[in-house]
Amino acid sequence: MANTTPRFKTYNHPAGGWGAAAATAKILLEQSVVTKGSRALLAMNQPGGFKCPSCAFPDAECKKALDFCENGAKALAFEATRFRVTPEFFEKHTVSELMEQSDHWLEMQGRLTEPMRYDAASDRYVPCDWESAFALIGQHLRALKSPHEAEFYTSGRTPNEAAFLYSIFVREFGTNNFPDCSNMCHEPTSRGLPPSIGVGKGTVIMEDFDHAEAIFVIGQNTGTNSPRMMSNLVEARKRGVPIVAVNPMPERALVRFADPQDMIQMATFGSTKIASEFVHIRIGGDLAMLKGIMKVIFEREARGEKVIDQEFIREHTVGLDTIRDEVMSQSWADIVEVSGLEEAQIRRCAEIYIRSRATMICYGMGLTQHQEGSRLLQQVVNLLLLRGNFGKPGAGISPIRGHSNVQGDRTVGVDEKPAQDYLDRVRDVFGFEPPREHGHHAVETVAAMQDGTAKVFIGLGGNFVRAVPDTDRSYAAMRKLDLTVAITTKLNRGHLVHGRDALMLPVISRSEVIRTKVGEQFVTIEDSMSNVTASRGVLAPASPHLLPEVEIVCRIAHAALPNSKTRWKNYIDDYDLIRDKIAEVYPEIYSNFSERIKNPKGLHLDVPPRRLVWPTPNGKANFLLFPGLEVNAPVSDPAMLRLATVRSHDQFNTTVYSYNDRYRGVYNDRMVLFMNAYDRAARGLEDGSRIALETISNDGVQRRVSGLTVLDYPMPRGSVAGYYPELNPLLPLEYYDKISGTPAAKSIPVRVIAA
Ligand SMILES: Nc1nc2c(c(=O)[nH]1)N[C@H]1C(S)=C(S)[C@@H](COP(=O)(O)OP(=O)(O)OC[C@H]3O[C@@H](n4cnc5c(=O)[nH]c(N)nc54)[C@H](O)[C@@H]3O)O[C@H]1N2
Ligand SMILES: Nc1nc2c(c(=O)[nH]1)N[C@H]1C(S)=C(S)[C@@H](COP(=O)(O)OP(=O)(O)OC[C@H]3O[C@@H](n4cnc5c(=O)[nH]c(N)nc54)[C@H](O)[C@@H]3O)O[C@H]1N2
Ligand SMILES: [Mo]
Repeated sequence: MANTTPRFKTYNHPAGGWGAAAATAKILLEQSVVTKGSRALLAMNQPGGFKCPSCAFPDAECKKALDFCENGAKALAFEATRFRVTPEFFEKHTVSELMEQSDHWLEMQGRLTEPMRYDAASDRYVPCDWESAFALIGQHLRALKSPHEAEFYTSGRTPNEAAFLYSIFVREFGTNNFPDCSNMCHEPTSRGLPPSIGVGKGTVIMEDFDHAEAIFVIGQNTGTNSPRMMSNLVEARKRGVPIVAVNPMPERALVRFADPQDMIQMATFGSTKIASEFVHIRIGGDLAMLKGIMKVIFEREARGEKVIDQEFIREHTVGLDTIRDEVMSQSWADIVEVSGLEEAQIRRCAEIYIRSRATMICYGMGLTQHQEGSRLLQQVVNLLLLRGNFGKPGAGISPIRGHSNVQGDRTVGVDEKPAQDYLDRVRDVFGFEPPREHGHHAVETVAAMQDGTAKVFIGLGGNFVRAVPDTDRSYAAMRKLDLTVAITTKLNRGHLVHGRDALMLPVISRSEVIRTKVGEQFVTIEDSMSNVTASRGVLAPASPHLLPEVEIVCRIAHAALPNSKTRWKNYIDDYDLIRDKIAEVYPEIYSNFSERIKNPKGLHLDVPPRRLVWPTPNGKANFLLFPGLEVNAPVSDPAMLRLATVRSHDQFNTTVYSYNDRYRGVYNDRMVLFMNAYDRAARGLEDGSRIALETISNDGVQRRVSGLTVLDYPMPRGSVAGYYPELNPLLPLEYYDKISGTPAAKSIPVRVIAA
């Protein structure tokens, strides 16, 4: 817990700059990885080196000698830390004692060094050799009445090779239960975009930033969560490209940014103004804004101006008339009310969009984590289609993905609703009949644990219980299991909330060397723009007892499927053999993979809409109808506030690096609630009042988080924000987008209870 009272200081400096440089140095010092760390930093995102373990934004084609960012450096420093969690550590602490510690404390303990097994008699984790660990997993899996009683989670740091084998193993085992971090993240992209444009991925590549004439950044905190993209935004601004930032929080880096890699800016304390238009949207107001912009376009077209790309529409799309009628039926009064914006500002945004011959729309969790996240994204596509913003340089849709390989994991088979033709290829290549029915996504997994149908949970990375909604319920559900397995680098809450049997299996991390019987191996990663590149660690593993993720997957498979015809043991040593199988299962995109990956620039996976080819059932890009202006079910309670749970500058998802959030001016505390001063005063509260929040729901369950401090912050009226994962107890498990299964973590209806 933070020991000092919260402090709030407005951060008046540009984001990035010396603040970022100083923060980087401090972190490297604290984790005692200065020499080791800087050597690793030099290899990060360089040809022959490893891929940054932080976000999924592509690296800038080695343009810079040191292509890293503050938060990439942090992710690396915490991975390459000199601190260790050894068997002696677990001798000192029972699991119940560890449960009392904060997420930050757990993270600070360092890297796990040996496989450990939970011992109920002493309530401790005790050492366990690898052989017995795999035997225990095999025993549990083989004892299940049905393969569907097991849940196989993946977190997006897992490289392609391990994820591919995992998806084959689990299907051979007999289930499609693949809960994935992506289910809580960009699943609306994966499920919402295919009916529109035929692919569930972004359509832009790095060079498009050089050709864009307007860039929209909606619901994404670039300076914190994909800082490398700031270089692209800075360069675009220097070319005079308008940038429209749409966000309920005036995120510092979207306002002003000093590029720590720009020597002149650093030397002169200069900075670049980023957003030419900062759109202070109400939480959940984006649909209304998008429709407002489309309405301006339709109005002007009706007046005879040529603002719609009619040729593109005729040749490539279906459905314009329906959406035109619906958009025109929305009144400006309603659009203004729901978005919280002035009509004049929406008109300015429309003007920027209309003037631009190539527009890119980038977005993050601010769009995906709503009850209708998938359909909301389809409206983003509608807007882009109106002016033909696909298939030309500088234009397209750009989901800014989260985990460094979250997109890759999905591409190579981690999917609870696999396509039938993919399953046919798996059958043909591996010679077993894979299960055809859909499996569980993350939310369904918690439900299955809760009702007792799930018995075994295996987590390939991540921190499942801390990432999912409804914390109390999820903890209880996890504790009902027979076996939980964490394949992991560092201690987290997910290891402490465990089943009757529990294992912690420590792995070689991204930055470390993988050496097998046949020599050093590399893995591959797919970034947010569908570039697949090799990643080769340079540091010595944190302990001699660690295993690579690939080997762990193979040995689990071998233990669970002793009669399998798949050559699990062969894949352990030679990752080219795995890549050859990936090529066989995905001949269109991965043909000749082992050869092509030798190119230091890697390979770009084909994204058909870039070529104006639409792999939809009708072969066209579809304007899809989503009537109304609300992306979340309206709540009638007048005291209701919409709560967005967001990341601070000093965390990576559930791992908390510090209690500070520099750009938002918060120090020493994460239990804060960002609120507009008028909303605060209307509730009779002071700046700094202690309050509790309670979820408004009609399922009869009380969800409450207390001990929060109200901070006056420029939020739109009715919108509040606080930190994930501390506020996850407020997010009901059932509160998710039905198309994608993604919890609506950005729009929880809550009310304030005075402490
Ligand atoms: N350093 C660091 N990097 C990361 C991560 C990390 O935790 N730390 N996480 C990684 C992962 S897995 C992911 S998915 C990404 C997440 O990166 P982001 O998508 O940036 O995630 P968040 O911080 O959750 O919030 C996004 C933004 O949405 C805004 N927002 C909230 N509600 C709304 C709304 O209704 N409309 C609009 N327009 N905006 C809204 C918030 O104010 C916030 O600025 O980052 C990845 N990179
Ligand atoms: N309320 C709310 N909930 C959210 C979100 C939100 O915005 N609000 N965001 C959602 C999103 S976008 C996501 S992606 C999920 C994140 O969910 P997860 O991906 O499950 O969570 P992480 O915190 O990224 O997982 C961190 C852990 O991964 C392990 N790890 C790190 N590196 C490696 C590695 O190289 N290999 C292996 N095997 N393990 C490793 C470490 O043990 C570390 O503690 O959370 C979701 N939950
Ligand atoms: Mo994510």
